[in-house]
Amino acid sequence: MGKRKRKQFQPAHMATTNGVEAGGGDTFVTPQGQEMPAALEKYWRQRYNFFWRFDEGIAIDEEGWYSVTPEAIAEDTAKRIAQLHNQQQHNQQQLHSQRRPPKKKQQWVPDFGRICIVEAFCGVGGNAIKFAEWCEHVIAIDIDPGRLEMARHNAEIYGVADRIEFILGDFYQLAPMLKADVVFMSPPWGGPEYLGAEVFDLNKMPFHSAQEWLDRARMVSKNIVYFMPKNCDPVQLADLYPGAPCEIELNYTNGFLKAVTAYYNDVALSDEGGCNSTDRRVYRRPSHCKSIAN
Ligand code: MGP
Ligand code: SAH
Repeated sequence: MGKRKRKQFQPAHMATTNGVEAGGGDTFVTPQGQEMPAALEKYWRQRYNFFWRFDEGIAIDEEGWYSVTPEAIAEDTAKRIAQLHNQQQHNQQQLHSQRRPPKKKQQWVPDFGRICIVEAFCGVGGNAIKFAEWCEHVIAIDIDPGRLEMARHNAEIYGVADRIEFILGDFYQLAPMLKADVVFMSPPWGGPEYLGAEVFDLNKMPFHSAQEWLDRARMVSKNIVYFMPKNCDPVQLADLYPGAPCEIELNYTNGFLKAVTAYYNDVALSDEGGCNSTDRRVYRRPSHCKSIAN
């Protein structure tokens, strides 16, 4: 297959603001002369945490700025999910070797990849891009056409757009029609205001509760990964999937807690060998979900 030319995605507002319209309120001006809403300055300062290739023309709109998963966290999640394939292969090999001994010593070759993953809430592509780097096939869904197009554009910058199937639609409606090895979900939490509550109630998410989203995701796969607010109750999070092994990971960037990720079923049991972020701490529950370490 020949090399694909990068599609030029340049909506009028992007030329000066990288995807954000400054609007009428308080603004700040970046050193490059881009005017952005003042409320986004905090996120703009973290731009290289979100996309280390930011300067190559990454497009992010307002919701994208406050929702995108930091790249180091997205990469760890993707590597970890990709290991599910190794785990499945290893299980198969063990089964096989019980039936008949191998003729010669088999070499263990890590083969990250043969995983089909649904990224239910693709946003501007923070997670989808990393999944495409580590998994064979990514189905990236978003209900917002502009953001989905930004995700495609950003994936082109990272050279992985060919491995992502972008679908414009409502995950809630699409779920019954999909099958995959894993579903990843980072739904809207209701904007930056989610931090206003001491404990974020997972039943009070906009559009659908965390339980409703998870029940939909179970139609696609039993293996689910949930990216959730750092101030949610981990027990409530684990209890969304009764009977499933669950592991909850605290996600840090530069020493600051940013979010938590829950892994259910086979992904909860996978190795940690591929994850190397120094700022990641894992709390694992050995038996089926009940309580979480402090
Ligand atoms: P944040 O609100 O920027 O918290 O969210 P931070 O930086 O810890 O704020 P501080 O004031 O405590 O310093 C942290 C991260 O959560 C963001 O970078 C996003 O990755 C993610 N995130 C935030 N929101 C509001 C959402 C959301 O609505 N949906 C999703 N999927 N992720 C979000
Ligand atoms: N993980 C993404 C951020 C996701 S933000 C990243 O790293 O970039 C949440 C996204 O969910 C938003 O882009 C929003 O448009 C999308 N969304 C909201 N409701 C949806 C629905 N019903 N189906 C699919 N996407 C939805």
